[in-house]
Amino acid sequence: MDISRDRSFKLFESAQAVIPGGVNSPVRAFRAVGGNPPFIASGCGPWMTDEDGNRFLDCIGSWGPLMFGHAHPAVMKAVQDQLARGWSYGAPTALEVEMANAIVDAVPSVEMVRLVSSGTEATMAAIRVARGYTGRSGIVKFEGNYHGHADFLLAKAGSGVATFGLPECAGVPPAATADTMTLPFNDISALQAAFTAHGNSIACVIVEPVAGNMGCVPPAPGFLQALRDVTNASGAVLIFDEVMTGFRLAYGGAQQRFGITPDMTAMGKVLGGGMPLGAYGGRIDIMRCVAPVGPVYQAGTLSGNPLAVTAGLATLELCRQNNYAVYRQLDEVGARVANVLREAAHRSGVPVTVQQVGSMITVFFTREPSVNNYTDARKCNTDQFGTWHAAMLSAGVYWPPSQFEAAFLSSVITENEVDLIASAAGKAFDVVATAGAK
Ligand code: KE4
Repeated sequence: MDISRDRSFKLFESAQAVIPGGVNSPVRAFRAVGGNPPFIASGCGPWMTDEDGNRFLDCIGSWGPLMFGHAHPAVMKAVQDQLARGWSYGAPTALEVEMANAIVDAVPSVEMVRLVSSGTEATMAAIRVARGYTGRSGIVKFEGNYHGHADFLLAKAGSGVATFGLPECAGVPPAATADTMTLPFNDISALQAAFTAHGNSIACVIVEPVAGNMGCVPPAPGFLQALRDVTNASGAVLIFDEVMTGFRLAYGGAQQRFGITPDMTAMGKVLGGGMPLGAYGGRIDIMRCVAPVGPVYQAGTLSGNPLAVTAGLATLELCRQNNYAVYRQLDEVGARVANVLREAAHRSGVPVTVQQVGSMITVFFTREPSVNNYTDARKCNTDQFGTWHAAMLSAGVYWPPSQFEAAFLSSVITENEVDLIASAAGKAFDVVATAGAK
């Protein structure tokens, strides 16, 4: 597709004069893949149209929330009806009680829940509550996992494996990450060593039960159970960060899909159906630490916002329809897309490893047979990924602009759209093969 991008280019130019990098979240700037990002004017179903009139098949879905595609009629009507009643009160509403009960009914670990406005707030608050509940300070997280941008989570591994962390970016003082230990994902022995050395000081472990922020990396057999065992033995709180996986991999999230129940869960994305909504919840004895009942403070002007909650409730209703049929559909379409991508790469002679869990997919440009942690992921050829991404975009498929992200398929991606992905991928892998031949 020979696409004109003039308006997007001019908008990007002017955006960069007044917004850092021209974007309100770094990954959108396309710096990991090169080129300029399309500026989106509208979305409908599986499609997005940019300011130059180019139409793309959306394989990001707003980075996960839009599991039912853009402008779904049922969500739109619910939001329009609520709009007429006003959209923010700063006071309790029946909607929030309905949403809290829906979450408690859906998510195995959640007996009590607090609504917030983003995934970052959800994980930040869950960790503060875990620290307040245990009276401990230590946090364990994993390389390649991203949990939002709270200071104490922007940590990288210290000098040794079982040592506390160092700031991962400027502006985070060493003290903020001094209690954060970063371990290799899927490494049970490193986990056990860390708890042997520091078990009594660890307040919580936070994990993406299926990693998406290094690309799609499933838990190794026994890894989630090992997390559950060491936290049970030490009294640390096990937090599943299901901002990405929650309500996507199953109605009860990855914890339902993999049969491991954490003590707390952070949620977002699908929960709000594309509106700003997050939540954290868990065992009632832990959640009773939260103000105004308990001593751990957390608050938010727009927490439980009626418009966001309305969009979320309409989305959860769609999740439950026809006995949760969407999850079987997304598993099938996810497997189908993964296969057409493998077949296209093989035909072009480009070595890739495609990893998929439900509707989360990543094409890793590596000869490794599998990607099990961040060290594996960093071996990928990011130049090849960038070439492939640009060619996919030119062929009308909007894929996440980073090797270290997961694509998110939606319920409105059907056989015709899968065929488009197959065709675009074939052309894109040929471009990579040709470039590699030079
Ligand atoms: P938000 O604060 O962006 O709503 O959520 C942070 C967050 C927490 N936990 C997990 C597992 C997440 O994936 C995220 C955010 N995900 C990224 C995509 N990798 C959002 C996209 C972006 O940062 O622009």
